Amino acid sequence: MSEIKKIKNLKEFSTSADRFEGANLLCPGCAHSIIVREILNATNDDLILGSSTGCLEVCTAVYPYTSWDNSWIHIGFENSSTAIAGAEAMHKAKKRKGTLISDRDPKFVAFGGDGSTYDIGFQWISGCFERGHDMMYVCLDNEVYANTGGQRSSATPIGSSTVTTPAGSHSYGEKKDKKDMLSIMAAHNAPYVAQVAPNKWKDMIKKIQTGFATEGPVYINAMSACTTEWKFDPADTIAVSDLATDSLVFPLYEIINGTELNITYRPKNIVPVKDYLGAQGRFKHLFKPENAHVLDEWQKRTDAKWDLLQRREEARV
Ligand SMILES: Cc1ncc(C[n+]2csc(CCOP(=O)(O)OP(=O)(O)O)c2C)c(N)n1
Ligand code: SF4
Ligand SMILES: [Mg+2]
Repeated sequence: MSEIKKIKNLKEFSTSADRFEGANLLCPGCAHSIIVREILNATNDDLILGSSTGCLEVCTAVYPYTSWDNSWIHIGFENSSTAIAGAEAMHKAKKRKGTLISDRDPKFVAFGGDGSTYDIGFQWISGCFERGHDMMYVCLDNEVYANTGGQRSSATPIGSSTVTTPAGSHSYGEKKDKKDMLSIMAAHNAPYVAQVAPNKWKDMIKKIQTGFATEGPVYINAMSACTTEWKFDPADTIAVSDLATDSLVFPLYEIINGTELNITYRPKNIVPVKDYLGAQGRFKHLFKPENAHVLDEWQKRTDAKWDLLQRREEARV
């Protein structure tokens, strides 16, 4: 059983670079690095980490340099999950045989973007969860294939203009709504799944520490604001993230053992969804009169999803 790390204050927590260096090539204001640091700084345990191909991997491991002060594996776009599951299985086998060189049990964490998680690596993640590996899988969900120039993924929300769903005179951008990955992962009977956002750092610490204390596969869906593809000023990452959580576009909740749903953040003042959309260039065409129906649809869907979450919390289903 790992010891729970005591976090004294935000400054110490957010600036400590013992595990993940500030020296990396991510865009200024990229939420990926904030989230990674929040996760790694939430524990004192030894860590075995992996990253799928994507912005995080490409920008933190430029040969011969690395930003990672832990064991770290990069394998393919689709399979950081399986690489980490393999490391976890090997650790267990060596422990059983008594051939480990240290008596400390590390934590095993795989990172992947939404393209890697929701789409191309999905079957590998599903397999790891079905087999019940003792690992945490973290999706850095920026709702787009950022590293390859901004193609839509199945996490891209309605109305978003991407290079493969461009808004113009004949289109308002992405037509479909994003996949509900948390429900899909909960349906694997995972002992713990949770949605987190970097602006709500105390909520993040609590969930990550719960995840590390849980035996079995843990899924974390982390909203990761992307200054380049969402098109906002790099100084506004946390402000945009606040709008996401306070408009309930990105609700914060957890699901334990597939059924026990807890909402972990209820904004005192819920802000209109259009305030969140209006802060980002990827949605700017939605404010043209001909696209007013998409703005209405956004608000309606967000209200309906929040209502459903509250009913699921009450019903424990
Ligand atoms: C099997 C395979 N398909 C496609 C690629 C090309 N590729 C590399 S990174 C990337 C986009 C990554 O998107 P995402 O997983 O959302 O991470 P982000 O860069 O947005 O953080 C793609 C398509 C690849 N490396 N391997
Ligand atoms: S493109 Fe987006 S996800 Fe990639 S490094 Fe820049 S801000 Fe981060
Ligand atoms: Mg992405």
